[in-house]
Amino acid sequence: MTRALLHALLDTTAADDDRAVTIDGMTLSRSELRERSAGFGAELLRLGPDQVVAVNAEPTPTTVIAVVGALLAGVPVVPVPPDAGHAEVAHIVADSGATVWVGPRRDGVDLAVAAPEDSVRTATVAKPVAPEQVAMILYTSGTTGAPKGVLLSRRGMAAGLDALAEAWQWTADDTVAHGLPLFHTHGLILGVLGSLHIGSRLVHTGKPTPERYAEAGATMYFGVPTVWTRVTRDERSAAALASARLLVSGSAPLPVPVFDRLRELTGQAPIERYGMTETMITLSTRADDERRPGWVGKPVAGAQTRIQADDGTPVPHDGESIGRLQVRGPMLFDGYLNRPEVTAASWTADGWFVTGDLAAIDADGFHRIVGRESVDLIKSGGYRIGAGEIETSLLARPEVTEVAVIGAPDDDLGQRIVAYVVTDSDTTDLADRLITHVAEDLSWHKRPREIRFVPALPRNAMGKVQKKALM
Ligand code: MLC
Ligand code: AMP
Repeated sequence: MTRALLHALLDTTAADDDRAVTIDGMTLSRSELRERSAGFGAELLRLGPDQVVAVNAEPTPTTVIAVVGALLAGVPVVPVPPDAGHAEVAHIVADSGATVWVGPRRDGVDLAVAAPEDSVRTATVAKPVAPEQVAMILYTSGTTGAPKGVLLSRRGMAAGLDALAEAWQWTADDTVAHGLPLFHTHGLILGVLGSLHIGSRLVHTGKPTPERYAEAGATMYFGVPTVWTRVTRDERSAAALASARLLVSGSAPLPVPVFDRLRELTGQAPIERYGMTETMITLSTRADDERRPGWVGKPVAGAQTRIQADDGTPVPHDGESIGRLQVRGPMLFDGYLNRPEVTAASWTADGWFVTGDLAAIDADGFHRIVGRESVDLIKSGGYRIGAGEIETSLLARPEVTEVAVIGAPDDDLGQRIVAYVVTDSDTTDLADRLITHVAEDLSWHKRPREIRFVPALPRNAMGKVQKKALM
């Protein structure tokens, strides 16, 4: 049975932990975090009904208190990337209907500002919250258009976390360390809320560098493949992780050579798991089962998967045949905010969510993620980035006549954003100016790493750009 979200944090009968969360060089006890969050939640409720709180999600105690406080009060919370540029912040704030802002004032954000760090400590938030209510809106890229708000309920998040606790034997005796951003599923829901749900300690390392992971002294480490690649290039730090219980990789494919090298340097085969903002984590290797390089394991408790051919027929589970991956389970989202048609198109008529990923399944139920159906969804450093968003941003520049954005293979980032640009302008310094434009308009991590000027884009007879010819 699913436990109520954050049940370990809210359990006042359990012994306190004076080091429940360490973040930004500060440590909060479980009781302090609970009472400060409750105080902030009560303050949000005093603002009146229908509040939505946007949190500039720096990795700080303020962010943790703000998110937890909003969850306790039943006020939907929208984590905002602190590096988001003007266009992206404006979109997130307007689309989510945010009414309150937590964080430093930003140009273009004209909302009442709340300061969770000043809230009075309170024993509880005196308001029951229905588990199926919208708890969090996470913005994520699609292949086209601006990022979409993914609606998550407390019940869905709790179901996803309970399933991981079971697969990973994750308990209150663990200490989780990671240095991932707090505006996505991996860092925020798994890393922070997961620890508060299960009762494990959390150490947020700031940046996810090998040295900081080595110093964290944790039992479980979470990282995107770029983090693990960097760990394997720092043998001394890698050796310090040998005593950990689990090294967990997700959010993008972990290259087999990195898996092998990590095992060599730490004596531990990493746990690989697969998820999406929309689905939480649906597939994982188990702590007590085989860990196979290049494979992401089996469905977690409550999740189901199937793979289909283009015509909708089932694909055999022979480990080789590739099909479109579809999933279902209690951890899935409740739709995209303000986008009923996109929401409807994401599910099959018989109730399965279409992931957009291609996968193979073997006779034992092990899954291998082969890639994505669309070349327009890029994964760079574990960030999901729509080629269309970057193309739209670049086309707003007068120097850009035509553009095509792709993810090129990259040893460190998995994929590197490359923009092919057709221009009539002088190209002196133009590449740098275009990169800066995207960083300031969208966000730092969405900036192209490289601009390639070309006389024309490859097109088919219909005039459609042939991105595969650029890869
Ligand atoms: C960073 N820099 C900036 C900046 N941000 N400079 C100016 N403005 C900004 N806003 C500088 C840094 O100081 C640094 O400089 C340099 O840029 C590189 O910074 P970095 O942080 O190391 O960046 P990079 O190498 O590009 O990032 C690698 C990374 C990052 C792994 C740290 O990509 C990352 O955090 N990825 C995690 C993404 C994630 O959490 N995805 C989960 C999605 S949820 P210097 O001088 O110090 O080098 C999901 C579901 C699931 O997918 O399954 O989990
Ligand atoms: P996001 O919404 O940022 O969570 O991105 C979800 C996407 O990340 C999935 O659709 C996959 O393409 C990719 N992904 C996540 N985990 C893995 C993994 N372990 N292996 C391969 N791809 C992954």
